[in-house]
Amino acid sequence: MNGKIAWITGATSGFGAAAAERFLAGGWRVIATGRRAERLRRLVDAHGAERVHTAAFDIRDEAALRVAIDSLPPAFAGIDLLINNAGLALGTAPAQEADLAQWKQMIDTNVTALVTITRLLLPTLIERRGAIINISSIAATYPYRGGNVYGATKAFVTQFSRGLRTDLHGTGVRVTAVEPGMAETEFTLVRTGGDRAASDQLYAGAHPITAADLAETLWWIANLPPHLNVNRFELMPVSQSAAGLQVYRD
Ligand code: NDP
Ligand code: 8X3
Repeated sequence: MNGKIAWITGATSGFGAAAAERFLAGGWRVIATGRRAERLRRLVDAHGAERVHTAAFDIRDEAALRVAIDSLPPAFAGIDLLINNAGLALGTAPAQEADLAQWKQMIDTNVTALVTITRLLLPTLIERRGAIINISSIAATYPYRGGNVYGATKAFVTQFSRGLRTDLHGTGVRVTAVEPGMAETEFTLVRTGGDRAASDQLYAGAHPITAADLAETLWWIANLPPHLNVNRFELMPVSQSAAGLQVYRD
């Protein structure tokens, strides 16, 4: 055990759950958060309360977040790494048909909650000369139909990461934006409101990124020598590439 502590948001599924397993396997202790308490409980059952501390709450609820921070057991109080992973896409409708409530939920989760937890944990991270890894997306760079607000939230995440890095100059705190492409997790189930067939169809034959692939990438970034900072890391499956511009003609 190396005694380091990672707070991983969205640790109940996909990238976050795989990252929790990877960092625990590597000897770190993990603070795992998400809304689904039962999944968090299973993590504690598997690894023990000395190695995993969990808190089940909605990351958009600032009061609940503050309670989670204030009630960290002393053994988990010194956070070395914050992985801002909790997030979601909702819907694929073009902007002119999109559901405004879904847009607001994406902004509240992917942007507002992310900056809130970051701001609240910055003093600890600075004290520990720690690191922040923000999970952005290729959607931050490459627009696609129906990606409107989701892509915009991820562009915010990437640019916020650059800004944090600038402000934290000289503190020793490392900041990285990770921008994955197509990855098979519960992401598409959530985006489609639980359409399993649509999710399976999207990933079929595409050999997408797996949650374990991404967890390994996070592990590599977090364990580089402390004088190195990965600023931005874009990762796609070989099967995915950018398409061109479109032209509409009368
Ligand atoms: P999953 O749906 O499998 O996991 C999303 C995680 O976010 C869950 O643990 C979920 O926990 C948590 N979460 C969502 N909303 C909230 C909330 N309001 N409060 C607390 N936790 C929340 O998807 P992924 O693992 O794929 O997604 C993880 C991150 O990766 C997201 O930020 C996503 O945008 C990004 N990403 C995903 C890609 C993909 O293709 N899969 C590619 C690029 C980026 P719970 O529901 O228990 O609250
Ligand atoms: C998830 C990847 O391409 O579905 O961020 O937006 S994509």
